[in-house]
Amino acid sequence: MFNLVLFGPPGSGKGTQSENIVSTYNLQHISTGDLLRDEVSRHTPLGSEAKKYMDQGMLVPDEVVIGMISGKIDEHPDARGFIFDGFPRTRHQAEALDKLLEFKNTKIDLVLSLEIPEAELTKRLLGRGETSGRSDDNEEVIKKRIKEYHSKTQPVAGYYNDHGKLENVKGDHSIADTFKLLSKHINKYLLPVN
Ligand code: B4P
Repeated sequence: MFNLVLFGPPGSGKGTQSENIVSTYNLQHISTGDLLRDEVSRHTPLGSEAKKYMDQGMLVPDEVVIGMISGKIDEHPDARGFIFDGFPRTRHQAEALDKLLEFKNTKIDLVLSLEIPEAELTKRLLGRGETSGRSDDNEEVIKKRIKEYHSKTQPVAGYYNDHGKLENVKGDHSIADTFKLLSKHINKYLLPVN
């Protein structure tokens, strides 16, 4: 089994690149953002709780997100591997994921971190906001998300670097060129199936 974390600031292209990675390497995609948005749209108690944070550009509490992940992994016992998109986003989530995977006799193999200048992130998120219906469609919420990223999520890169698993990838190229850069790293572990 091969497990990959795709890491990066809001709007860096994690969701976009995950789609390419999933279809090329046949990995199971776990996006905490998608899972949370699904809970919100179904008006579940978890969704109502998460919405309060997401609408303000804040991270959803760790316990809520970690609880969702364990069940998702168990749904795919025969997976070739998983791509974790937008998770972990705090050091506590990273440690919880390591414990969870150890319990399931597996581990994170590689962490790819997308690096993008802040002005480009804002431009992309404003562009996405025009059509997505997502709450991070204005500069105030986007600024808050980037601030949360620097204070709570960036330290996760240090955690994986200390474990020798982190590779930085420039993400301000075209979607196709960024995917080529990511693939170079993944190909060291796994052959493409498509
Ligand atoms: P996420 O759903 O994870 O999404 P994101 O960080 O906003 O964006 P992503 O990096 O996936 O960018 P995308 O591909 O869309 O998070 C949403 C919210 O959920 C968070 O704010 C938080 O509240 C909550 N949440 C999620 N996980 C959590 C966790 N673990 N703990 C706590 N809270 C959590 O790309 C952005 C735009 O750029 C798109 O329009 C795309 O088309 C465009 N784009 C992408 N690549 C491009 C390129 N190379 N060139 C030009 N445009 C590009």
